[in-house]
Amino acid sequence: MTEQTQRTRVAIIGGGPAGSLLSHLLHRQGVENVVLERRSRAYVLSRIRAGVLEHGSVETLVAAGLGERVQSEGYVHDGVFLAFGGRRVRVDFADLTSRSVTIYGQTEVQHDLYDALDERAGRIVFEAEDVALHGVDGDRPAVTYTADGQDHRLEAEWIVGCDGYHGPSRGVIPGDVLRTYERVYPFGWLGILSETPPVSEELIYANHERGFALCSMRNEHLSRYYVQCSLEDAPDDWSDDRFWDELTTRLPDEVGDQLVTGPSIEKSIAPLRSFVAEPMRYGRLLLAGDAAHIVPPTGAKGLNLAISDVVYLARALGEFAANGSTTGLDSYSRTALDRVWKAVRFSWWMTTLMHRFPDQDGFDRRLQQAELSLLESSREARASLATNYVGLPI
Ligand code: FAS
Ligand code: PHB
Repeated sequence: MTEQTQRTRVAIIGGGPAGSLLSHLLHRQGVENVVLERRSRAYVLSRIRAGVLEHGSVETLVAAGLGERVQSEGYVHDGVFLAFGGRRVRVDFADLTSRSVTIYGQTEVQHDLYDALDERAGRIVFEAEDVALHGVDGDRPAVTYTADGQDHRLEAEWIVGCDGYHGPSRGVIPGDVLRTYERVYPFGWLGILSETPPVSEELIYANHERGFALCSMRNEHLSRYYVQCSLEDAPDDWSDDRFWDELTTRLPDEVGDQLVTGPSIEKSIAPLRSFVAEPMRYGRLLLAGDAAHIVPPTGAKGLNLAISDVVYLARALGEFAANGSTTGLDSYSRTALDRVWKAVRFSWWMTTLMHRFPDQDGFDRRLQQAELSLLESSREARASLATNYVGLPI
């Protein structure tokens, strides 16, 4: 079978939020690019993931001409609640940071990105299989793949791995160059979607002796709830009744009494890990998003880090396309990792603060209670949480 060869300036592996946003931002700078996505469009759009957009992420989408729906359908939140000891403490973003977050599902972000890609007739290959990277340590890198039974070779100036944690890009970096840092948490999150009105107008992060719980939403008719669960659990181990009973138990009575329950329309368990791969560049290969880092969802940072990586990368690739300068590309890994590690720290801190660890002893428990009490009594402590939650500057 003959191999079809194409050329472009930037080959993007992965058509999730990182890859499709990068494609959009490059197109706006006149930088030609092609996206190779392993799954079908429908499959990518079916994934239920993040729900919170940082202030800077919304600004990025608006500036890129992708802000219409997020501004009209997203829910601006000026605070979150921490629940512990049978009570709630509000962290007031508006008062403490003059900024906010927007509740807008990652699925909707993905819809907006694909709609924009359609409008500009962007080049994305869905169901691209056997994606392999070649020559990333030279100046003529290429990606091979098969699609519709045809072998393809895509030659590019740069290859960007936006292929998530399990994609092939990171593995191309030699073992004596790649450094990885990891923390695996001894529990998971069981999440459900239900067509019920959210129990609270703002998110509630609950620390309870039986484990963590989170009350979130997608809109006023669609709630998103999570409870910490064992890694031994499977979604089928949790009937809806068991889920609602456990969630109610972990919430303060004043909240649990208001909870409207109903059948789950989606139920899944996500493991929690902190993971960072360094460097985020090797030769002509650049990594962005989950391909380079994973955070536990406690800090609502995963999607937002993918967006900030892509903002840095689009700027650097645009500079190279315009005048051949590699200044931005040479500093990309350092710039991105500086923000990544601050989000990794915050996500680790929120996870450690709010969850019940199996090996936790009395000392650990008292530390959690002291930290929560400090957040209740200290405006400065709440300001630190708020500053990180709404998003550090990009
Ligand atoms: P993604 O994983 O979204 O996209 C990578 C894309 O690459 C995928 O479409 C994949 O099909 C494609 N790909 C993989 N291998 C390929 C190959 N060989 N060839 C071509 N394409 C390939 N973040 C939050 O902030 N809050 C949350 O609540 C939250 N919940 C999550 C729940 C789950 C189950 C998961 C897995 C993640 C969650 N995240 C959450 C994090 C998530 O939102 C990611 O941070 C975000 O999707 C990152 O986007 P990408 O980097 O584009 O990676
Ligand atoms: C969600 O709505 O899915 C969500 C919100 C906040 C988080 C994690 C997930 O920290």
